[in-house]
This record gives sequence, structure tokens and C-alpha cells, in this order.
Amino acid sequence: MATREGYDTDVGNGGETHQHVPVESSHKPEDHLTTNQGIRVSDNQNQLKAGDRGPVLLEDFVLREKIFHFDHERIPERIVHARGSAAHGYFELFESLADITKADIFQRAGEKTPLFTRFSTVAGGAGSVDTPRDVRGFAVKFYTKEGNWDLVGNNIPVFFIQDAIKFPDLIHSVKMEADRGFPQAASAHDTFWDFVGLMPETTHMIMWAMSDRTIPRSLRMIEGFGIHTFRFVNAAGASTFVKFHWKPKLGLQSTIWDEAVKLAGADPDFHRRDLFEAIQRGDFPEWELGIQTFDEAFADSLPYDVLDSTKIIPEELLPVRIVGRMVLDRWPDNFFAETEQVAYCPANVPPGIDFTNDPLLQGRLFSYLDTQKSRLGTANFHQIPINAPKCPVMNFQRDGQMQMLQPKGRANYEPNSLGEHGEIGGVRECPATGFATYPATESGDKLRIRASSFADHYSQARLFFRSLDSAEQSHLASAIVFELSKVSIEAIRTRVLSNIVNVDPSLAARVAAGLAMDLPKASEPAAPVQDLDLSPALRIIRGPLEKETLEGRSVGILIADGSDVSVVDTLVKAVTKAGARPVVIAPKVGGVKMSDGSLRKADGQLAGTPSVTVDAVALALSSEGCAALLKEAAAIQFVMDAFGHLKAIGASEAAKPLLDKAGVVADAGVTGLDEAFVRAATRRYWDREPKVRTLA
Ligand code: HDD
Repeated sequence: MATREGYDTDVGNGGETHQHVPVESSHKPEDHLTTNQGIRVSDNQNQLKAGDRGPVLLEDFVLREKIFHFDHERIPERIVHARGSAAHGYFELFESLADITKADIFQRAGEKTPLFTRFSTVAGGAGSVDTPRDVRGFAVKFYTKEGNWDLVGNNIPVFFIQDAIKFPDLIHSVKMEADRGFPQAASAHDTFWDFVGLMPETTHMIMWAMSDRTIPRSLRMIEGFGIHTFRFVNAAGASTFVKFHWKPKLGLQSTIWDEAVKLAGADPDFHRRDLFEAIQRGDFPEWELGIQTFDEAFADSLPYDVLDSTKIIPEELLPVRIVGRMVLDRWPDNFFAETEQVAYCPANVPPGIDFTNDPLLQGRLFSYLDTQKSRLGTANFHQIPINAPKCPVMNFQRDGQMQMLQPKGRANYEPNSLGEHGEIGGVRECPATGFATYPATESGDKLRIRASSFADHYSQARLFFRSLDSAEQSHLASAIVFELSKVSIEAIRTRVLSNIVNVDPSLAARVAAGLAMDLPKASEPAAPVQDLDLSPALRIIRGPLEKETLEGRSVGILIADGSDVSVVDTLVKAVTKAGARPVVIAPKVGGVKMSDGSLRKADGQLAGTPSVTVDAVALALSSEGCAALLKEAAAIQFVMDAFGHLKAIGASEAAKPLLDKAGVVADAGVTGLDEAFVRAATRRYWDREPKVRTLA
């Protein structure tokens, strides 16, 4: 039976009583449900009808407002970097940089500046998965005392193209193909590689994109780069060129490609969850900010142009000076309000930081402001709390959609003299402390042209490839084989390969062999290819940022009926002490009966917590438990994948049959369940790889 209250009797669902209790008796205003106009809502369960079985009335403003708002909950997603995760935190300066920049954020050692950092993939839509092979966006908004500074970078220090006019073509080619709407979040398709083959300037970035850098284990384990050469300007007006670097405290770590693919199915939100959980448990992700600074003379001495975003300056040539750190210590309250609505813009720089003529940067200075108008719908997007500077904002810009401010007085123009007549006059420009562009001297003809100093597309690609560890080189070659195998037009593969011959003939030969095709002749390079000094700093494996550690990692402990209580307890303690998160996995999440008859609950169900979700696995099984798991495909796959993904596997004596069934062969990464396992779990076993898969 329906009544006006609805919720405390029959709500039309078989007549059961609804548990919802109205708050009428309490008079606290914050307890009352209201419309967006503040009108209290008497009934949130039923529409307004003409009779209990009658039509809905148009005058039901509660209904219309609620549905209207719901209908518009989604806003246009970012055309690139749509999928992202973000967190609040702070930047702490280690030493004053007053000698090279007057930027307020860099003046006082020890001072903290609040910030908001958003990580993203590039190609996929907002609902796509976290682990495709893709560049990761690394955008930081510093809320400095002199206005917002946005350092909008990536986890790779170079970019695909040299000139911003190519950006829409690049992105169109990598996004899902225009007629068919797939593939989502993947570069392994014709149009992308067609663009790559026709644009040799992409080659250096392609080397990075096909390396392990684009399949990170965690967003907490990626580097960040500002990419472009920027300028610092000091109080005396002197300019110093600067490149920005973020170095992760947990070190660099990537997944194996097969692991990344399986993670996409096992947990589409793997990176977002990882970041969220780390922050929730107080394990705050941290990066150091490094700078490479140099002058014109140094820039002129390089065999490439510092305005070219497809080039790095190797750290061996110009060391990175660590000047501060970023700590992310607070997850947003609301994903939409903050992570979705945050609007970064490389043009947001405070006095003391300035641009260079990098043609990619110059184009970006226009794009970001422009895109926010279509994404956020109004020129007043800067008033949204996540975008609003944490310093005074005062000017005569007025009105516009969703204007939140209510300025007083008549003066909405500058200059005005109303202040001299007892009225509100308002703010004035500040010649001494305001942002003043560095007065670089410019001259030249008006031309659509690329400087000849940008012509070398291969030397640094070669430098990168040859600097890598041999395991990484194999991954890179195999990634190109994988991607080109998804290209259906053979001529595209051939063209790409003919470019790669210029990078390194042996790499091209490996790729050709992996594709079972003939090695084409090298394409004609626009500039001679040079052998530059190698840069071991570019490696992940056996590189300066590879860490043998369990810190920030996780260890899966597989248990089943009869598992030994003390073994599991000891393992959990040891793993926790080493800084990792123990994840107890069992056939049923409710738990298993342990050796002493007690029930031990699991953190994850075996079928839903495959070994790809952890960094190492321990099989703490009894004979009885192992026998049962030998019949479970999920258990066999669990071990097989851990082995195939080169992870440490610790196993009890009784778990041996499971190891055998999963094809595990003894090596340094396969141990018992004692301390040797905790040590072994701090790394991956690259030597194992040739035994488990054929790499190019
Ligand atoms: Fe961009 C977003 C990074 C070149 C145009 N870009 C965007 C984001 C990152 C980057 C991290 C997401 C920010 C966020 O989390 O909201 N973009 C880069 C880097 C580039 C680069 C490191 C080269 C060095 N971008 C680039 C060019 C153009 C754009 C050359 C256009 C001329 N990028 C945009 C954009 C986006 C954007 C269309 C989409 C959403 C947004 O700006 O706010 O304006």
C-alpha cells in the first residue's frame, strides 16, 4: 500500500518495510536533505503524481532538478590524458635558489608549498585501464605565494614531435581509429605507426615508449620530467636555462609486458588503487625535484638544440642537482571536484620562471587555456577550488558563466580615479614585482620552418637504445615486434623499420627477425647520425634508480587449509618489517582453517587476486592445502605467472608439487619460506627471462 511517506511502508517492492528513517524529529539543519535552492525535501523516494497510480506532474521541481543535475554529471573528458589519478601534497625546498631565480617558491630552504599532482595515461578514455603501454602524464600544480605554477610534464624526458602544429595529428593517430572506434588505449595499430614512420622526429621518443618506462609497476615508481628547456630569472634579471626532473624515492620499477596485459584484466584500476592505498596507509609517495641548469654557451656547445623537445641533456654531461622534494599525503575528497576538474596549464608560471622558444612549448602555451573552456564550460574555471590560487586574485575581469565572485563598486576598468573620490578604486598593475617577460632579443624572417639544428632524429635514439641494459634492450625490441605485428599494412612496418636501421642496425635486425620479414635499407636521415657518449643513467635495470628493496612493494602469501600458523605469522612480520604490504590470499576470502584449527581470514580471494597484483609470492601451504590447489587452475596460474614475471617465489616443502605443476625451475629467485625469501623478494630475476619466453 502506498502512502505519502512511502519509505516507512510499502515502496512498491513486494511490500517490505523500508529501513530509511526520516530526520523530521531532529532539527539540526545539516541533517536535512534539500534541493540546490535550499528547499527541504519531504520525500526522496517518490515522484509527485496525480493520484497514486497517476502520471507524474511537471511541477515536481525536486524530481526535475535532481534528474537535470544527474544528466549533466559528466563533463567532456580531456582529449588527451583523460584517465588520471591525483593527490594533494607539498613541495619542500632543500636550499635557496635565490642566486638563479626570484621565484618565491625557491627562496627559503625548508619552506613548504602546497601542491596537487595528477598522473595520467595519454591515449585511453577516462574509463580505460591503468596499465596499457603508454606515456604517463606527470602534472604538478604548485600553489605558490605568488600564484600558481604548473609543471605539466611526463614520465619520459622527450616528446614525439618538435612542433606543436603536429600535436593533433599525433594524437589522432594514436587514439582509437576514426572509423572503427578501436583499439582503446593502445598504440599497437596502423594509424599510429603510419604517423611514426612518416615522422622520423618521433624515433627517439619511440625508443622510450617501447621501453619498460611505459609499463610502470606503480605511479609511485616513475620519474617525471618538465621536458622543455625553461628559464629561471633572478632578481637582477639574469636568465639561466633549466630542465626539471622528478626522482622517485622508491626507485624506478616496471612490469613485464605480459604482466601489464594481465593486470589490465585483473585490476583495471591497478595504479589508482595503488596510489590511493599507499596514501591511506600513510606510506606517502615521494619524489625529489632535480634541476639541470646551464647557460647559452653550454647550450651552444651541444651537438643538438636545447629548444628541441626530442632531445635530452644526459645527466653524465650535466648533473641533476637535487633542490627539494614532493610528498603526496592526501587523497582528494572528491574525485570529480578535484581530479577531474583540475586544469593545468604550462603557461601558469610565477615571476622568476619563464619560457624559451621551444616550438612545442610555445604551442602548449595556447592549448591548455583554450581546452579548459570546452571542458569546464566557462572562462571562470579558475574559481573552482582545486584551480584557485591560494594567494589573492584581483583584477577587473568580470562576469561570464558561473561567476562566483561578487565584486563591489563601479570600477571595473583600469586605470580609474574613483578611489580618489571616496569610491572603491580597485587594484593597480605592479611594475616592480609583477611578472615581466625575460627580454630575450629576437629577430628573423617570418617563416614556417624548422631550424636545421632540429634535423638529427636518430643520434639520441641510438644513445638511448645503446645505453640500456641488455634485458631492457630485449624488452624494447620485443615491444616493437609486438606493436608492429598488430599493424596490418606491411608497407608501414617496412617504413618504420627502415628508420630504425638508422638507430641501430642490430635492433632493426632483431625486430625484422621477430616479424619474420626482410630487413629494409636504412631511410635517408636528414642529418648524419652520430655516436654520442652513452648515458647509463637512462637505464632502469642496473641503473642508478633501480632499488633492491621491498619498500612500497607487496608480497602475496598464499594459504590454504592446514597452513602453518607460525610460518605465516613470521612471514607477515618479516615482510612488514621490510617495508612491504603482506597480502594474504586464500581460495575463499572468508578464510582457511590453519594448522592449529584457527580460522585465518584472507585479504584476497585466489581467483580475484592473481600474482600479477603483487611483487613476490610465498606459498605457505600444507600437503593437504597443496593437494587441493593442484586441481585449481587459478593456483597453478598464480605460480606460473609469478615465475614468468620473474618474481621471487618462496615455497614450503609441502608446496613443491604446485611448483612442479606450474613448471617452476629452481633458480636464485626460488627459495624456502625463511629469511632468504624476504631477501630474494627485493628484486626480479632477469636471468630467468630467456628461459620462459623468446624475446626479440
Ligand atoms: Fe599536453 C593535457 C603533458 C604536449 C595539449 N598534457 C596534458 C596533460 C599532461 C600533458 C600531463 C594532462 C594534465 C592533467 O593531468 O590534467 N603535453 C604534455 C607534455 C607535452 C605535451 C609533457 C610535451 C612536452 N599538449 C602538448 C601539445 C599540445 C598539448 C604540443 C597542444 C598544442 N595537453 C594538451 C591539451 C590538454 C593536455 C589538449 C588536454 C587536457 C588539458 O590539456 O587540460 O591542452
